[in-house]
Amino acid sequence: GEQGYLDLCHYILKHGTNKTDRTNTGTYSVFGQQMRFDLSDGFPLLTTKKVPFRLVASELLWFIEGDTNIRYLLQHNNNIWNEWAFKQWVESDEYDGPDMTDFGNRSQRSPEFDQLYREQMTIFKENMLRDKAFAEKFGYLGNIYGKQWRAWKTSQHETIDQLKDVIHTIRHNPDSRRHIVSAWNPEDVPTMALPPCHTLFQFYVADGKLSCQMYQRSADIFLGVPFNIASYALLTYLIAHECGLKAGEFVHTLGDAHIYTNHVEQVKTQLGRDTRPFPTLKINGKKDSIFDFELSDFKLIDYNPHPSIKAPIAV
Ligand code: THF
Repeated sequence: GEQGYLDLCHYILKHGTNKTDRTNTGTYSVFGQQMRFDLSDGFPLLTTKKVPFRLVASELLWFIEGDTNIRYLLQHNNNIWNEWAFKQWVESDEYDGPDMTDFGNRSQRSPEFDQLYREQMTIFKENMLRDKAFAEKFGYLGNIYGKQWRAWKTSQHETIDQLKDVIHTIRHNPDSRRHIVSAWNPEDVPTMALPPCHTLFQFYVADGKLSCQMYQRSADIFLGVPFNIASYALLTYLIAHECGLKAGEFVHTLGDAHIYTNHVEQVKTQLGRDTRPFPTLKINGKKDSIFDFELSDFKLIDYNPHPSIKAPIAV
């Protein structure tokens, strides 16, 4: 349960190596960890801080749609991928506003720059929503999750719908040991705005229950991981629902598991809080295909978390 997450936070603060990283933020990092969540024991949305389920669910629906453009997220008032599209825009030849180099770090150090950055981000979002051609060019993040899950390109100029295929094999050959979906496509990695953090997942059927294990190469413990846990739990519930199975376990395996140095105070605040029971997820029983769901088909019951804790995202 949630204690596994909190124990991992403790462990990283105590034993993590202070490592530099791509974003120049600095992290405390360990390699190779695992958490397990029993999905029959409620829906694993952390309670020691509020995790916005609406954003988790709309991001997952975006992946399931096969979409790789942030316009969909903006239309659903979800801003969690903005920085990566914004980065492509301000680094392009067409951008002629104030210099936004290293905006992630600079906006934390200088309130004046932060003001400028927010203005440019607002303009960017408005353009993205208003101008479809602009969005197609600068909202596209490369062949990230949605593309690889739903339309992996083959050498024969065809596509593979990994998600559809895995659901088919779960139904027809539940004991298979090949229920795998991979987002890590080495040919496409260099042109992705961000190479997939959750690289591969596998399903497992036993005793009428569907379990899922996901391998995450890089895990932002404070901001990303609470989302990732909830996202894969939701995916497992949805596929179980479609296949007439109960949800079993979510096993979360982590490669580089890190706490950014500018999240340490927030993590300590969170560790000082007591855990509460997980909420329950209700899925609209009138729908069965994973490809038909919308946000309003999911209801969280009895989610009573501690307040949210703000932290800057590393870009
Ligand atoms: N980049 C980094 N540095 N960490 C990540 O976890 C991450 N992701 C996705 C892509 N790049 C990443 C994006 N996922 C938030 C949560 C998940 C994200 C990005 C941002 C976030 O800021 N959450 C806030 C609420 C934000 C809001 O209300 O708009 C929070 O408090 O939880 C790994 O998949």
